[in-house]
Amino acid sequence: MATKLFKSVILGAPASGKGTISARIVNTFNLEHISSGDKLRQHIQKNTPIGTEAQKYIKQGKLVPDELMIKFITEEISKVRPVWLLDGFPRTVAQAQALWNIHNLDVALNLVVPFPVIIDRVKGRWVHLPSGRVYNEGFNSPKVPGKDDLTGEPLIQREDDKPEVVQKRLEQYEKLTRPVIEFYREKGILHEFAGNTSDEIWPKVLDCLATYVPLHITTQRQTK
Ligand code: G5P
Ligand code: MG
Repeated sequence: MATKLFKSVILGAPASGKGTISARIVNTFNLEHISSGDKLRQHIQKNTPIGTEAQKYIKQGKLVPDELMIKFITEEISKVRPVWLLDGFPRTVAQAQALWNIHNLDVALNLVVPFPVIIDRVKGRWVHLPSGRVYNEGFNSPKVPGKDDLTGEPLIQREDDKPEVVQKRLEQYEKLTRPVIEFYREKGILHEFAGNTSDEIWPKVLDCLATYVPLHITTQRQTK
C-alpha cells in the first residue's frame, strides 16, 4: 500500500524563490506548507514572546537560535497533516539533525540562484504578512500596487530586506546553511534545481516531485 505520509524540505539562499516555488508545490500537490520565516513574522506582528525574541536576530540578518527554532517548528509540524513541505527550516546542521531524528524525510529540494540575481530581486519584494504571499515588481506585481490580490489588505516591505541586512543574511547562509545541503546529499535525498528565474526552475521541480508525491495525496484536493 502506498504510504500516506510525505515529508519534504525546500532549501535555498535568501530570496532564491523558496516561498514562490513552495506556493506552486502546495497548490499542485495538496501539501501543508510551513514557512519558518512567515510564521516568525506573524509572531512578531502579534508581539508574542517568540516574536519578541526572534525579532532581535531577524532585524540583524542573523539566525534565530537552534533551540528555539527546533521547538517552534516541531510544534508547528504537529498541528498539520503528515504531508508537508518545510520552507526555511532546517537552516543549520543542528536543525537538520534534530529533524532527521524525528521524521523520515522523503526529499530535500535545493534552489540554486546566483547571488547577483537575488540581490536585485529583493529590492522589489512586497509581502502580505498574514498569508506570506509574495510579490515582485515586474515579475508577479500585485493587481493593485501595495495591496494583496486576494484580500486587498496592505503589502509591506520586510525590515530584513534592507541591503545591509540582506548582505548579512547571505553571509549567514554561506557559513551556516550551505552545510545543510551536504547533510541531505549524504542522506541520498537531495535534488538541486538551478536557474535565474522561478519560471525556469518550476517545471524541473514539478517533474521531480511528480515521481515522489503519492498520487492519492495530490488527488484528494481535486475531489474536494
Ligand atoms: P525567511 O523568511 O525564511 P529567507 O532569507 O530564507 O527568509 P526569503 O527572503 O523568504 O528567504 P524566498 O522565500 O527564498 O526568500 O524567496 P521568495 O520570497 O519566494 O522570492 C523573493 C522575491 O523574489 C519575491 O519578491 C518574489 O516575488 C520574487 N521572485 C521570485 N521568483 C522570481 C523571478 O523569477 N524573477 C523575479 N524578478 N522575481 C522573483 O527567514 C527570515 C529570517 O527569519 C529567521 C532568520 O533570521 C532569517 O533571516 N529564520 C530562522 N532562523 C533560524 N533558523 C531558521 N530555520 C529560521 N527560519 C527563519
Ligand atoms: Mg520565504
